[in-house]
Amino acid sequence: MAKRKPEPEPENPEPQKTLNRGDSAERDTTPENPEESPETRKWSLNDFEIGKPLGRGKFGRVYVAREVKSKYVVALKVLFKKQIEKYNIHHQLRREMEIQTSLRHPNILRLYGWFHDEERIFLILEYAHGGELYGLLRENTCLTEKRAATYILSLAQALVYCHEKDVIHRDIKPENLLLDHEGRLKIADFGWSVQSKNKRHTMCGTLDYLAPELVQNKAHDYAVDNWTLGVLCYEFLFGVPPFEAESQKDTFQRIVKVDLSFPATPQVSAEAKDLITKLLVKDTSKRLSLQKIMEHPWIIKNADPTGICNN
Ligand code: N15
Repeated sequence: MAKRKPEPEPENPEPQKTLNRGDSAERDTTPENPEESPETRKWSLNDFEIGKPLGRGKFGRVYVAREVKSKYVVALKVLFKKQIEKYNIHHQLRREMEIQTSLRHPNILRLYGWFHDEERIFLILEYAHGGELYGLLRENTCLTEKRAATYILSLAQALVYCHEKDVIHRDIKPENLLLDHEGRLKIADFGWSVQSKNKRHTMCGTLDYLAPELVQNKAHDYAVDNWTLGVLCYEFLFGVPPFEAESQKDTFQRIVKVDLSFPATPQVSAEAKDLITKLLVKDTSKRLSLQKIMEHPWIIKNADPTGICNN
């Protein structure tokens, strides 16, 4: 596209009557679109101006794009039907798209809708102007305790919402976290389909964020997400994940043993270490609940309840 609008205006929060349609099973029937009618024109590629690529992966690519009429900026993900057929993931994709379109939470990246042509499936996704959280966390840089606590609170709130809807095991590793134009954290479920072009993805299939019951292939439940919050909190504050090791095998062993230690530098408060210690617990029934995370003294003291923290 010729001129890319630098960011979606805050006053232009969402093109309600346009981007909620799409060739999706779910039609938006929320009161804000009373005039939405079944014969409304469906989306097609002609409705969008395509801009620069944002990421690429096994199944396709993601581009920044702009809906022509509303000028609304989105991320357009292109999946190739051949690939979807080859891996026989059509049903899984459909199911995930339906779940994703139904999720409405400020810290979960929206899937507005989708459409397709002969060869491709297009997903209309929320554009996160701030890009990847990993842009902030490059090589051993750490976040301030305020920012780390704000993100952990945002994630806990998003997970409460998901768990209430019976959606578990959202893949909340750091490469799935984006920032919007205000600095709010967004979980973007990249799943198996597209990865961004970030270098960290070369170490794909990392065990670092997985709970002991997951790496050991045992039965698991909502508590796996709480473990991951402990891993992320550690990485936000110390710059490296807690069980990092030379080989997969060593990481596996460190996770299973819960071989946890805190470096002397950077200096991190005792309350933060207390929260991490209470999340990285092998016994899932003793792991801190989401509610208790949100009430933890370190969160209360440091987190910005608006979810916006830029220092
Ligand atoms: C399985 C499917 C139904 C789930 C739907 N969800 C996804 O497909 C997840 N997904 C999100 N895949 C790719 C993206 C994605 C969305 C990737 C990048 C962005 C995105 N929105 N905004 C970006 C984005 N903004 C950037 C700004 C600067 C630099 C890079 C950026 N990437």
